Amino acid sequence: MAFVQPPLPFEKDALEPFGMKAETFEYHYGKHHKAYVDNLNKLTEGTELADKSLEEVIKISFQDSSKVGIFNNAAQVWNHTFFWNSLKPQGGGTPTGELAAKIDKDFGSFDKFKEEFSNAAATQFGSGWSWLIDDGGTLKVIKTPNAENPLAHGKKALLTLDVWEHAYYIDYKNARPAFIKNFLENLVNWDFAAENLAKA
Ligand code: MN3
Repeated sequence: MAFVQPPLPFEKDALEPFGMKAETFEYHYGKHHKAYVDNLNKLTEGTELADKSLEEVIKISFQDSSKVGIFNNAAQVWNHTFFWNSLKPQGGGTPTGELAAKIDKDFGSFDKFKEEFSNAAATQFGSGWSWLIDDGGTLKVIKTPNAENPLAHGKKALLTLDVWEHAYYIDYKNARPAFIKNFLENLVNWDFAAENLAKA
């Protein structure tokens, strides 16, 4: 059974009023994300990994240095799907309920969380990702290089921002900090983060 690219959770132009053009999704979803799915299918076709879940493929290939190409593509398939769900039209604002309480407890305040998240996203050298994770009951911000993700390390991701240059070049050219600021102010899907926190 081949791995499939899930549909975007919004129309390609739905984020235009909130700082991300339809053209970004034509490339980032339509070409980059699709290529990771196509490559993963080519690399796993006819192997025992073809019948595993995407999550299992990520965990197995991360532990096996002979499968680095499979890991990179599998993790990038998962990371991008997770990223699209971390965005929503008219997102941003502040979290509520248990998530808000845990952010206050573990970071000191929502502003401190935003500062840590922005800093991780801005200082990831080269390509990678910034994450809010639940690390055994404590919320943390981490950054990962290239395709690496919390799942590979057995951690639960709540939210992510893609900071590969292809993620922001169409909308922000080289200005990664402006892309990060816009994500936090206008795009973050706090409902998705709260759903992930509530999962076992
Ligand atoms: Mn990307």
